[in-house]
Amino acid sequence: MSVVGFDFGNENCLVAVARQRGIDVVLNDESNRETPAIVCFGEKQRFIGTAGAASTMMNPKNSISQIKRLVGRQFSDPELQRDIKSLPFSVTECPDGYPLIRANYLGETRSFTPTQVMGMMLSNLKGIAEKNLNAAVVDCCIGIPVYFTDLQRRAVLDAATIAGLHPLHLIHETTATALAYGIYKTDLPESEPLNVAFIDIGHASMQVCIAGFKKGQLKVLSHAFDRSLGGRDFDEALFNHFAAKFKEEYKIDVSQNAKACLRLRAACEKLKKVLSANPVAPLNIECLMDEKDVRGVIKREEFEEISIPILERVKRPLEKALSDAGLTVEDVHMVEVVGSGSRVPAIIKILTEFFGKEPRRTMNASECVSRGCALQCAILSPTFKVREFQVHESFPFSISLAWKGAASDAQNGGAENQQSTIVFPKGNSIPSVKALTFFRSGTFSVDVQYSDVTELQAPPKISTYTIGPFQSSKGERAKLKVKVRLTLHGIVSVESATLLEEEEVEVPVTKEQPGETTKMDTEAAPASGESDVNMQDANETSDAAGNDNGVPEPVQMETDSKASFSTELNGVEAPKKKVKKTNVPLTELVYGALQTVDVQKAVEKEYEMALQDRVMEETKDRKNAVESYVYDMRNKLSDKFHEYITDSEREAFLAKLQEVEDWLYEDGEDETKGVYVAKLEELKKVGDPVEMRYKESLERGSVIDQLGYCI
Ligand code: ATP
Ligand code: K
Ligand code: MG
Repeated sequence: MSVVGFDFGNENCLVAVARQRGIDVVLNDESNRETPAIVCFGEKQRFIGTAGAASTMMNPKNSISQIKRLVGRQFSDPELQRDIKSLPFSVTECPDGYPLIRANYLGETRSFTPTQVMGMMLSNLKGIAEKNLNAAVVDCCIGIPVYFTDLQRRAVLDAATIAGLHPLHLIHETTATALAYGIYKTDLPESEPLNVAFIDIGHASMQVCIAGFKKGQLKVLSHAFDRSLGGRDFDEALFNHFAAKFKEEYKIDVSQNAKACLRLRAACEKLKKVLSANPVAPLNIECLMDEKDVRGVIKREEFEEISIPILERVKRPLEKALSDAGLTVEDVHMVEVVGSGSRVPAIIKILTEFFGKEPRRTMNASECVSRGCALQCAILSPTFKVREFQVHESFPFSISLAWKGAASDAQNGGAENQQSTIVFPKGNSIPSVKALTFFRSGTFSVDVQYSDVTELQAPPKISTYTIGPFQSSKGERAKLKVKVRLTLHGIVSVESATLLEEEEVEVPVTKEQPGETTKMDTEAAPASGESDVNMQDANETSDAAGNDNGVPEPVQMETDSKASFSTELNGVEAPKKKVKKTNVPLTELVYGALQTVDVQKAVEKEYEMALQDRVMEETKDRKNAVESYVYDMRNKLSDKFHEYITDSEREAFLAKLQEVEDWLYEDGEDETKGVYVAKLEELKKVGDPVEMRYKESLERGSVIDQLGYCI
């Protein structure tokens, strides 16, 4: 079982693996720890990661970046709309309201969902892990921003499936960082927690997490974020500054030229990094547009001035995190800054002022997320023993369950009204299961939705579950227990619906399972005064109003279904009732999520594309083999092989080698793998006998040497 952690960044991805001696961030093929999150579609294959970044300038319109920004969002999402304006590739709206990425691939225009592209990138990262571990990688943990919606989380899971990965845990990036921070600390307090604020400023967003650490555990106290405050916003400010300047000075409008935009943006990013360490930085780009070379320079003060609109927003998530944690600045003992976007000195200045203390950088700012993910994976894996460390995670949103009820008010004419209840309030621990009891006479549906979308850029409705059909034996409203789960990934779903039928039988029946879907169990009669009795009262009222629709009301919400079952069993004292439990069918509709068949299709497509990439890599490899054979043989023919071939044969062979070399640059430039393999064979047919004669003579020579003869 593999133990791998992935940090899938907007700009950079990192892969960490667990080995016997600990967690290692591993190198990609180009010997870098960071792999750019770029998928470039080519005429014959895809280029992913570092190779993708290298192809971007040549092929900007087909180089897909900012993948993390695009997944699990509607096309109309204002943030997505803003993002795609500065992207060099085309993003269009699919009839279902979700975005599609258009790219020229294998000579034709193709469409890909952002999830698919994320799958491609994950597949590349998986390959990096596999090469380093020399083993197949399936189980993993993937870091996600805390602000990811239910749909975005589902999209990451689908992308993982496309890549052949099985995430054990989608973990919030800042929580992964907090875990990587705390698990190595041997001096954590026993009682009063050590409160640490983690601030991650990446390429596109800022996240804040305040966690309380005690010996062997961390508890997340609050999460806050700004989805659109990251390193790229500074690049954009510089970009706009210089684009305006160049328009004036050089009369060029870079916005009209995709490549010029890319080059200026890349130059601005470099400039920003220079400004992190220097008070002034120059910008020179040759032949940016219309054959014009451009020059510019900017001082750090000037950069900070044009960045004021961005810098002004840094404080808000800090304040939010503090107030949600119920802490004051004095209660925060330590401030840790991570994410490479935080290297802008003005940000550190703001953090220092806010917390009244210098933020620390004791963590490896670019690696900590991937390390935390690998640690979490190791904790969940049976193959690794990890120091006991509990992570108490907190869910960042409030989730409600909503359903159509019936108005008890007769004047309403029984018009259906919407009712809802918060199932998982903000700050709820992850994972969690809650059970609600409904009284209903026929098939009904419930919606899972965000209680508050002000902090989110998402439609309120997440999913709809249709529960039924079912039949109550007594012909009246049936009692149904609906279980709702908040998974380890922070995804909410209705997990099951159970029909509960009480039968007044004196003899308690214990754990008898007549069938797969029917379960018999004992249950204590509800004590009077308990909430379910009240709710039943409410139902009777609606009955009296002549409404047989029934008002479904949650009568109980149990924090842990397992725990509640055991209390039910243990609390058996008063008159016993036999409760027959029958599973009721559930139909799930998650808005915007890929259907299982679509994911399966995407898996197949990814397989095909990966095969194509491999064939192309092998083709290149075979072509290189022909080329190096030509050079190598030519050298040897004039050197060590010289004596083992007749002059005329040598002349002919050299001519043949020249002919093949010319062919490689002309007709044979773009051939199939098989053709290169055949070509090499053709050359070897002539070359091998020569090589053989040479080798034989060497062996003879060594025999002679051993025997000590002198020649
Ligand atoms: P996200 O966390 O948003 O998903 P990410 O994890 O890919 O993105 P990081 O790798 O943490 O982001 O940070 C990348 C950002 O950091 C880029 O915008 C990059 O320009 C910026 N950056 C890197 N080095 C420096 C530096 N020395 N000074 C300023 N900014 C820097
Ligand atoms: K990163
Ligand atoms: Mg990051």
